[in-house]
Amino acid sequence: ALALTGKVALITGASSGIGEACAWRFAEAGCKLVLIARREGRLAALAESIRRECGVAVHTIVQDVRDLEAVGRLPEQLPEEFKDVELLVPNAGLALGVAPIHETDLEDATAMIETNVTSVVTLLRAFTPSMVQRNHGHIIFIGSIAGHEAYSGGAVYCATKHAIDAIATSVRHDLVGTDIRVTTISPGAVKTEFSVVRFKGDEGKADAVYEGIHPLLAADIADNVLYAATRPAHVQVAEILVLATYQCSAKGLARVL
Ligand code: NDP
Ligand code: 8X3
Repeated sequence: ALALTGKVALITGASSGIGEACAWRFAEAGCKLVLIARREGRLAALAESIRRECGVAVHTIVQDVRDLEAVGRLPEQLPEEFKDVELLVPNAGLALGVAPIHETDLEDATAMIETNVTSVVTLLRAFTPSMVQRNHGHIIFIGSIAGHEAYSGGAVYCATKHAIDAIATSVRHDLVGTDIRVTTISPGAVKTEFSVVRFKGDEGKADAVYEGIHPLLAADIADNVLYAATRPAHVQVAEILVLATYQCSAKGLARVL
């Protein structure tokens, strides 16, 4: 397996869920971390725990990824020891609501598109030039089962995850012939803050999403991310689609036993 010691991993949406779990896995593998999210307290506490437990350098950036200008300036603002980003994980993302199209809140729609797609493109535009120049790097997208299936109430969220699938494929075409690898990890139901955010704080509705499913945990997804990152240099894991055992579609249990 490829050693990650000393490599820089940049993760957006690191204050919770899958991003936070990836931060731990990369730190345990000896990576230096650049962690980005909006919630300053959460990021600072995570960085402190990781430094203490794993002894790696962690740089935090409190940033809304919807601020595209700021995202574009990220590379030049990184301290010298974090500049050579090897592992790029554009993970920050969200779903808002499950309204059908005739009731969709357009602010929610815009927030999903800007967070899940526009900011990802901006992040790629910012960090791929140095990867191409160094002929090195690994982009690990967080897709979704919703990037392969669409469901009622998910027109916009599913569209954003289908967009990630398309972006990853195009970027793999763009970068073929370089040593840069492009991976998408596409999870099914993972119990994170995702559904609490989707249902705007309604914990009852959020919990109902995972009833009877025994959902994946963020750490399960981080395991897949780490697996892809540690394959030998000639191995490019294009995609891993990973569901909970009791799940067979984006809507969870299609058949209730
Ligand atoms: P969480 O809600 O637990 O985590 C989302 C993370 O994204 C948080 O750290 C949040 O930090 C950050 N984030 C959201 N909006 C912004 C923003 N505008 N600027 C900066 N950071 C932002 O959910 P997950 O961990 O589950 O989600 C992570 C990714 O996984 C998403 O892309 C999601 O689509 C994908 N996914 C999730 C699945 C699931 O079932 N949970 C399944 C398939 C894919 P903060 O609020 O501090 O900014
Ligand atoms: C999140 C998984 O099925 O709720 O990407 O859309 S799903």
